[in-house]
Amino acid sequence: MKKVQYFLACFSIFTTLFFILSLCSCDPTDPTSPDLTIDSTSYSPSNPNTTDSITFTIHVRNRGSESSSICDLSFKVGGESAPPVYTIPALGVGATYLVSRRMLLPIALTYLSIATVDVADEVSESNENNNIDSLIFSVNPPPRPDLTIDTITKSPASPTTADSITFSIRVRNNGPGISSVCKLEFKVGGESMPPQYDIPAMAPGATYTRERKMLLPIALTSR
Ligand SMILES: [Ca+2]
Ligand SMILES: [Ca+2]
Repeated sequence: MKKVQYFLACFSIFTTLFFILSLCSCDPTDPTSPDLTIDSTSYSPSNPNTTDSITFTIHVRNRGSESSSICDLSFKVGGESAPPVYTIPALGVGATYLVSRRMLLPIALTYLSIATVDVADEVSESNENNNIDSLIFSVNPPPRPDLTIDTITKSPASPTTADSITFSIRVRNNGPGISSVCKLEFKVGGESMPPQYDIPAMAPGATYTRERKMLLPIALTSR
């Protein structure tokens, strides 16, 4: 009889231990699930301004141990109330997928972008807490031109009232931005309607020289 009681006691201890061990080995996060993550969010150009078309690239990866099914990724920039949604295809174990978005941000500001993969939680994952990536970046005002009159020269150097005098006016863009088409006025003496000349768009550092030929029949020192 004692043997039976001993056997029953051992059996009870064994089944209790087995039950406890079973509970311990039950992983609430299924290790055989997909795990969608965002490796990084990048943008180009690296120092965008308000006239640049900015390309954002979001790198999605399945870091889980099972393939993920099709799902959606949202990418919000700034205060967008309805950010665009992109389809992420089924991804095998370790597979990656790139999402690109091009946009112009015409207001110079510091922006926050937020990319969220499996935004509608359609995929059951081993880790649901690594699906968001945020990025802070600045958009600057565009670089401005700086037009200057570089030099004004005349030929001949010491003209008389009989000479046709050629004035050369050299314009330079000293700024970091491209200048648009504009006008140059060149007034000599008391002219009430001095001529104006077209100046083309100029790249940073570019120069443009305009000539004016004229006769000054009165001997004077002109200002
Ligand atoms: Ca995840
Ligand atoms: Ca999910």
